[in-house]
Amino acid sequence: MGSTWVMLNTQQGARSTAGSSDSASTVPASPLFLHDMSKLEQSVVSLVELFEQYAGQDEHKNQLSAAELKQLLEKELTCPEFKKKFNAEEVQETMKMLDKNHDGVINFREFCQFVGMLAKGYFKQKRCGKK
Ligand SMILES: [Ca+2]
Repeated sequence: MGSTWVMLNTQQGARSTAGSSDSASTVPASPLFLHDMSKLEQSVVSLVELFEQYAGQDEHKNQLSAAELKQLLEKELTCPEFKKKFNAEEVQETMKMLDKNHDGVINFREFCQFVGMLAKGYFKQKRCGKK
């Protein structure tokens, strides 16, 4: 596990001292080896990558616009159990539900809460659904 983590932190001299003002915010293609990771680590990495993938479609790379959220809901929520709470057709409603700080976009923190809601819903259903 240790070696994988080293790979993730592409060794760019300890803490960019020379101010990274040059918008070189190109995400370094991290040589991730998901198969070397634990389930939890894989899940975390997947979530971050998923967020980056959808949030990165317009100029605001750290937040999901309504359009990006809609795409994410359409493509990533395919099972009826997951879709019933977050509907891509009612993206404005979903946006309202998730946009806790009311700035009109979904930041990573809000995205994590969204995933938490999905997880809780699934957990509840799994435990209470089938008996
Ligand atoms: Ca927000």
